Amino acid sequence: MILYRTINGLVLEHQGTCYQVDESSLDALLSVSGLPGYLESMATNDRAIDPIDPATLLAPIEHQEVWASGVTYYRSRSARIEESKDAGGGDFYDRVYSAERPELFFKAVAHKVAGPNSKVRIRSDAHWSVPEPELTLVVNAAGTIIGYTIGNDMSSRDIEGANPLYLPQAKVYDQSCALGPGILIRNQPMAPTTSISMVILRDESTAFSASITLSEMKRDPRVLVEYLYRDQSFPVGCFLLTGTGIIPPDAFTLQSGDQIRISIDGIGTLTNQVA
Ligand code: DO4
Ligand code: MG
Repeated sequence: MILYRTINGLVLEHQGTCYQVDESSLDALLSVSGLPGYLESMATNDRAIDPIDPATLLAPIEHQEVWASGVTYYRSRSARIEESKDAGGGDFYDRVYSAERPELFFKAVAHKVAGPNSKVRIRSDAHWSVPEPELTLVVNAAGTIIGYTIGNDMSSRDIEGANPLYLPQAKVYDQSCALGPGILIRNQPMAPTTSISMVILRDESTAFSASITLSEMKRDPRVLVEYLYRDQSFPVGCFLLTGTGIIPPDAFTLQSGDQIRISIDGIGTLTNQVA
């Protein structure tokens, strides 16, 4: 079951058919106990509607905060050690990769998030920018993972590499995050064989492509959530990006007009263009 937020309200896709959801607020829906059962009860003939027009899709977020975890894959650790070695920051990344406590950072609220088929941005003062394709947890107020979506943690590598303390500037700015296309409603963990892939198109040619499976992720998503919810409340739930295992080679930087396509098995494809 995938839940979409559209300009025509919330829509459920279940077994190949789309249904209008009675509840119009995602904030309220994420608080429903027994959400899968409630959504299944929406799958009735009188609520069946035409397939979703992709142009009507919105980012699946209302008043949730978006957080992110970092250095959860070996590839991210190695790339960050390399980019920050002149700043003496390399050791931090190795330490956080091995530490019990994960790296968690604030990423966005809704107005900084790009929805499906809309534009993400690179910072005007950055010279080295990359997308980070990340499995994203949808967590309710009680701290239970109720679903999964696709996230793009846009990052300014030169700013973060100059000094790890610049991380919030490298990571948080308008349209620095994309979410979508919908939320896979699922209360079991995603299978370790789940593939995350990313293709970046420039002038209709592939400028970069790669894929990885969740088996490469070092952290258990439930432990990431447990740390995030320690001494912190999220009254309407939150999104938590789980880190990237795909980083383009050092010579690559995003350009205006690039198209970023991120796919995760069972969820779909999130497509954005760079503004
Ligand atoms: O440590 C900096 C950020 C790491 C990150 O965003 C990632 O690994 O995905
Ligand atoms: Mg990231």
